[in-house]
Amino acid sequence: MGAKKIKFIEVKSELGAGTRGASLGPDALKIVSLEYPGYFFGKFKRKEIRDSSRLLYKNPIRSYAKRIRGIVEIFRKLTRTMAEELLDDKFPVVLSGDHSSAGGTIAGIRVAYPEKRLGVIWIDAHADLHSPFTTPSGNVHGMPVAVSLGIDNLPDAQNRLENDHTVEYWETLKNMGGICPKIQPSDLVFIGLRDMEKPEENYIRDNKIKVVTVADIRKGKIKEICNQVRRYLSHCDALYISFDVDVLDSSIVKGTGTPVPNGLSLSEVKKILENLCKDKRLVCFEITEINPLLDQNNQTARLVFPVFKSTVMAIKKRLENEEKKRRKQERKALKAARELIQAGMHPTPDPAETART
Ligand SMILES: [Mn+2]
Repeated sequence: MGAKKIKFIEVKSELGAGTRGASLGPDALKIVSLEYPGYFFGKFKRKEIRDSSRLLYKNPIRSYAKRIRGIVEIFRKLTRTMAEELLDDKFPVVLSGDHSSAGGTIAGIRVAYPEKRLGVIWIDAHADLHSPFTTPSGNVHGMPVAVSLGIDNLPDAQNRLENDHTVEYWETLKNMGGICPKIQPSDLVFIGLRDMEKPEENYIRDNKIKVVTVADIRKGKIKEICNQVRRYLSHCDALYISFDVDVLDSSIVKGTGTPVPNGLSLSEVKKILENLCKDKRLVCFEITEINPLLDQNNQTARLVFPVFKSTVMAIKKRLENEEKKRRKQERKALKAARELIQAGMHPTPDPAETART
């Protein structure tokens, strides 16, 4: 067995977004990488999840979960791919167009590790806790956290759903991979959250979900805050970090679907990610919601790429160190066994040996 290897999973879908262009986000990042020496993207294997973008050219008939039928397809492909890659000892780094697909990513992790409790660190200006019953926009990229929690938030329902199969597709998303709910409210931490609607606010308050605000980050030391987040999730055996670039201040990220002022700086996000990525329980990292069509001269990808690269390199280094440690332990055990044999003592009976006699 070799070291666990990073593999890029590109999800070029924007079916869940309200503005067009986010499916070009992964490529925007890849093109920027060429401005640096070293051919960063050439170092890693990749796999692409094909978009159901033909649906973009049709009228989104379901107004409270637009293009949800196509999103079901993406969830299915992503759930399967994520589970296969994780079980093949890969570390998936997901580059996605819009954030809705994160629900499929989480489904895949849970399918790969059904016995594990998954902690989710959602680094985003938004809570993405809407359901078709509460959404003001009908865009599914505001729903992946609710999907993973398996909730409808019916006490705060505002929309009267028509008899158009929205509920059936929504239930399919929630039950993707045959596990629902996939996470508990106590397994979730929001970082940089600052723009939400009443139903989301109420849910966070009533379920005591942990929120680390921009002000919290500025009050203390980032290292301590990250350690606190990790401790808060100490009951989880696996972690997933999803980084929506709109957590950054709107003056930095013009090329994203829903920019929000008073956000984090690039160096703050870089420190947070590098710190959290040291956690051995981390099994997957995602970057999402870069939209070069809303941008000038690919500026957002250009600013975010160094942060993305340093995070991936931090993960790579951690995986390599773990492998070194494992090999060292293996060598040590082998040496000890040899010494015992030389001393005429068999450490453990060899089953093949026993079978022969
Ligand atoms: Mn988001």
